[in-house]
Amino acid sequence: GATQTRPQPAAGSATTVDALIVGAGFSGMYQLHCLRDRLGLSARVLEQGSGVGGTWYWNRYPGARCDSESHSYCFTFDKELYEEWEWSERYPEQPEILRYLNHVADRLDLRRDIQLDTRVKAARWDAGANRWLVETEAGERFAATWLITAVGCLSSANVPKIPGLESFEGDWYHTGQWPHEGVDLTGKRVGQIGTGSTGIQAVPVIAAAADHLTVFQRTANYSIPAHNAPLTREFKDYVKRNREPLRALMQSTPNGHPFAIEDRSVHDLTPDEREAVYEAAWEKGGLQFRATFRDLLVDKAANDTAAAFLKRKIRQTVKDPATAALLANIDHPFATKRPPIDSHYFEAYNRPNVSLVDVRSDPIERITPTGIQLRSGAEHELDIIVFATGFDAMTGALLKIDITGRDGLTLKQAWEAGPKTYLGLQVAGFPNLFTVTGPGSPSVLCNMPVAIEQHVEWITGCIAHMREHGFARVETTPESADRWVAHVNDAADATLLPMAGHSWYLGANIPGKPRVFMPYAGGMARYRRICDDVAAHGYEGFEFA
Ligand code: FAD
Ligand code: N01
Repeated sequence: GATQTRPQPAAGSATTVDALIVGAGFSGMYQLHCLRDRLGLSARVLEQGSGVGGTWYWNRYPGARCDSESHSYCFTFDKELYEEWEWSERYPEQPEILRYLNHVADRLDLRRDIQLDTRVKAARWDAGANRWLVETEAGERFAATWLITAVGCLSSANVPKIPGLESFEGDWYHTGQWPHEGVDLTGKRVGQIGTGSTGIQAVPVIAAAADHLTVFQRTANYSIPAHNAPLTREFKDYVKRNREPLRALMQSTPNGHPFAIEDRSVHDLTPDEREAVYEAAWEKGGLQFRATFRDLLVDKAANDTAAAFLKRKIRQTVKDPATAALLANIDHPFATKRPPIDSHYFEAYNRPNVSLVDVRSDPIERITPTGIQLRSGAEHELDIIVFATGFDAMTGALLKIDITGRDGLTLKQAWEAGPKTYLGLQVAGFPNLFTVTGPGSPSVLCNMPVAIEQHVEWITGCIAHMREHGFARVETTPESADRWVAHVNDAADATLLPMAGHSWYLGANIPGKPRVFMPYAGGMARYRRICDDVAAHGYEGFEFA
């Protein structure tokens, strides 16, 4: 069959370790620390990049920074690690986050077990020997009892297949593969496709450097000002003194952020009172805007009030009425796509060197040697095209690895109709394979370091359990996965999230990708309780041998 003809890693000269981890971002590095330093396993991380950091190694586009607040966008499991690092800003830039992750690698002495420049190409379960056989792009082979993917939800860049790209005589870049030496935009006519979180961060910074910036917008987006600022000495000290309560707070909320969602309904307040709440949240800036009311993501009428407020802000900010109308013509409820936060995004459209092109009404037809041509025939001449077009999210990086489980079943086959996991952590038919932040986990709907610490600790606990009981193998069952997928769907359907029909949460940004709501929308705190219960009941839904 088809599975016989694919490259099959052979056992011959394999390097053998207890656990092999793929990816050296937050997830892979913490997983290495837990397995090696807490359980005493031999473990190796394979990372395709030439450095650690994952997302923050790759995403070096102008304006790249986090939108989780810095004191929450880091590991909290270790007191010293938390207290010794000082963030400079509320939302630090990519270089600072990358420095932090390099510091983590040094501090936990991780580098000696991380092999860089090593892309995992294929992995096959060898049932006879109860191990995974893994092959890298360069042909190196590894054998491991446990295989843990920490490949990232947003690590597989999506460059849309627009005809003519190969003929373009200028330069083009995807934001997630930005050149390390930077790109000189001086005097250049830049075209940017995409107005998601990435595009919205990039616009003001590119606009300030380029001769002209043309933004090609297909779907207008909400955005909340970040009001980024240096952290005061007082706040830094507060953070240092409060790791434990902050950690407890983050672990108690549905989204893993260090602030609670207000326990009030939009409908409890008069329109004037509501306006005052939104105005204050706007002034404060950041993702807390979403936490102003408990019903914004579950009640369309409630959501409409926030949406109306945010659209009005756009019209007030952007001076040209036609441009303002296009930017405010948003077709989905607020926060049903990940809500960007920005530093002067809408203001950038008031610059004389920035123009907006609506490619919803007049789509991109092709890329020519000199620019972008629309269906109407209109052509925009460009020296540089920036693809801020996102990622093949949640499943992209996993499916790029040729993974073959028990009885020749490939992951591609298992997920033909969309990803199926139990808890986002295991796939039926794939023994001893764990997927950190896998589809079906809360991950991307959460402040991710909080989700990542939980996943990694749970996997570590499961492996410890196996060793205590002398189990060689753990595998979830198809029934458990079916039940979990149904629960993931129910959790999404209990919210407005599926209303953004074109979101990457649904796989809708990638042509041909099955439309399945991938992340678990039931909340991180609830997910943690479910996982803890599963473990407490002898890992219900998993079978050991
Ligand atoms: P990643 O950081 O993506 O690391 C995965 C690694 O696996 C990559 O280095 C990749 O090269 C490697 N890899 C993949 N496939 C292979 C293979 N086959 N072989 C070898 N190596 C492989 N989240 C938040 O919570 N807050 C934020 O503010 C935030 N900001 C973000 C900003 C941007 C621009 C992006 C793109 C994402 C942001 N995220 C944010 C999400 C972010 O991805 C996570 O917070 C976090 O960094 C994920 O860590 P990870 O280790 O799970 O995955
Ligand atoms: O990607 P996206 P992203 N023609 O998929 C457009 C995290 N993140 O990189 O909506 C024209 O959100 C597409 O249009 P449409 C965060 O989780 C976090 O911005 O498909 N346009 C959309 O406008 C985020 O959600 C941070 O109609 C095309 C854009 O490209 C995730 O990463 C910062 C097109 C893609 O938006 C991904 O964000 C950055 C085409 N053919 C990222 N194809 C922070 O936390 C795509 N588009 C700060």
